[in-house]
Amino acid sequence: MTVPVFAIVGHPNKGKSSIVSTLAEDESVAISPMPGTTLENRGYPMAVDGDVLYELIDTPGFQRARAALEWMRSHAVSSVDRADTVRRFVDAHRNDPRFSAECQVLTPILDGAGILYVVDGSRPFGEDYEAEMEILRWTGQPSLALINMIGDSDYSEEWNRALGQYFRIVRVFDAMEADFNRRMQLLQAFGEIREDWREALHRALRVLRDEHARRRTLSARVIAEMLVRMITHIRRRRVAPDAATERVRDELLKAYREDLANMEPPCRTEVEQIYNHRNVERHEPLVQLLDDDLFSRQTWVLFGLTRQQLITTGALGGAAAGGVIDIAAHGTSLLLGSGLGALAGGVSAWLTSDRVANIKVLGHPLGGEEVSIGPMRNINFPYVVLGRALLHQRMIEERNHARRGPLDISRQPVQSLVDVAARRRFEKVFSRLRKEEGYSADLVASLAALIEKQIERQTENRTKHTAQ
Ligand SMILES: Nc1nc2c(ncn2[C@@H]2O[C@H](COP(=O)(O)OP(=O)(O)OP(=O)(O)O)[C@@H](O)[C@H]2O)c(=O)[nH]1
Ligand SMILES: [Mg+2]
Repeated sequence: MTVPVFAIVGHPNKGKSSIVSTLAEDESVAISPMPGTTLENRGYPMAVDGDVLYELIDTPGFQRARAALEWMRSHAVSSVDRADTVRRFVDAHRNDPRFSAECQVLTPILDGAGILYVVDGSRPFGEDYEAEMEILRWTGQPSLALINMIGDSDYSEEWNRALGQYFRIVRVFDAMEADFNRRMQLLQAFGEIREDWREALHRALRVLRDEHARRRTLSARVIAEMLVRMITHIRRRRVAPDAATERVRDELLKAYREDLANMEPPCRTEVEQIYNHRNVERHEPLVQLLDDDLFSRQTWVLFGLTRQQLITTGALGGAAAGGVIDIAAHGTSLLLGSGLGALAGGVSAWLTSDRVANIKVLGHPLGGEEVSIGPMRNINFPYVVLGRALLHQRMIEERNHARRGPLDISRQPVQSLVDVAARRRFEKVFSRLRKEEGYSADLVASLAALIEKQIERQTENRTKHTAQ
């Protein structure tokens, strides 16, 4: 089966490379606000596991379309040989620097590539474009026009009418914002421009949808493993008989918090890689929320569950019946091993993290003591970690490969990311992880399955939200 090949063509600086980047899921495509960024053709295959589904050829923008068309008109013999006239133009100007962009643009099309003609719908239509469209029509190749909206003004009506005279299919496509479904719709349209590509593009849709599902499964797995590692993490240190246990404990607590905070970034990177995002900047002020120390109060409040929500998970069951004990009021004495007995049943503080982990000071068989911190007993902690991971996963899944800025979550609405019905199921897993009994592969798998459902639910909610 032949792989469909599309040349992305148009005026300079209209988002051609952005569209290539999006549709090929390739962030290495050069995109910039300077016109003339792409000077030479370059092919970008969209492949899944080495299986090339289609190929996109990024091209420079037309530079002298009117002059080129003039040449073609004056050299055309009859309307039957138009493609041939275009070919003769390219042959005659291959080494002519004045028409180097035109030759680049037209070569893959003459070799059989389909045409994706890109315009900026936020700028008015102008006659300059007519020459480009006319030349493309002369090539006789199957084509489709895309209206990309770069700015805020909307001239898409005008463009629709103009493009409709030259292209059978005209679509509005936002190169930067297009999500997975929009891309799939566009690929479907690609299949309509040439009969013998239809099957290949339907297959591409199937493969990409499967891949989309597979990425969610993989991401859920990565998040589950991170959660398990974080909840069950224990730090131990032996203390010499004459050492100041308090100081050791403070140091250990600091190390323990750092251990936990350090477990998030590798998981984020892994999720990004699952989605072919390799250079996402997560350290800008805009992403403060995600970068915030895990233990900041703000993060805790935004991502964790409220006391009422925690009660409904069942984790606070018995305690809730007799009035929830607000551990925060008990102060630092609870940091001591002896105080932790009172926390049986998981009734630990939900606001401050210093009082959340299981801290033990035990006599050591070789003399002295052993201080250990972990597993994480705070019942809100896993929801904070999960909430943050789910938000990041969603943003990465939606992040288009044409987007180059830092991961900006400042505009993201923060909502409870784990639904009520799921909380009890999560709680069952979390409460088992909190016990120092180790855990089974099955437990990790069931946590991953719960997370995957939440990922799906996030999309459903968003789809509903945008449809309203
Ligand atoms: N806001 C917004 N900006 C876009 C969109 N598409 C492209 N841009 C921006 O427009 C500029 C040009 O995009 P490119 O993809 O490099 O355009 P091009 O047509 O390949 O440009 P040349 O290679 O110079 O011909 C870049 O700064 C992009 O970030 C869009 O849909 N929305
Ligand atoms: Mg370009």
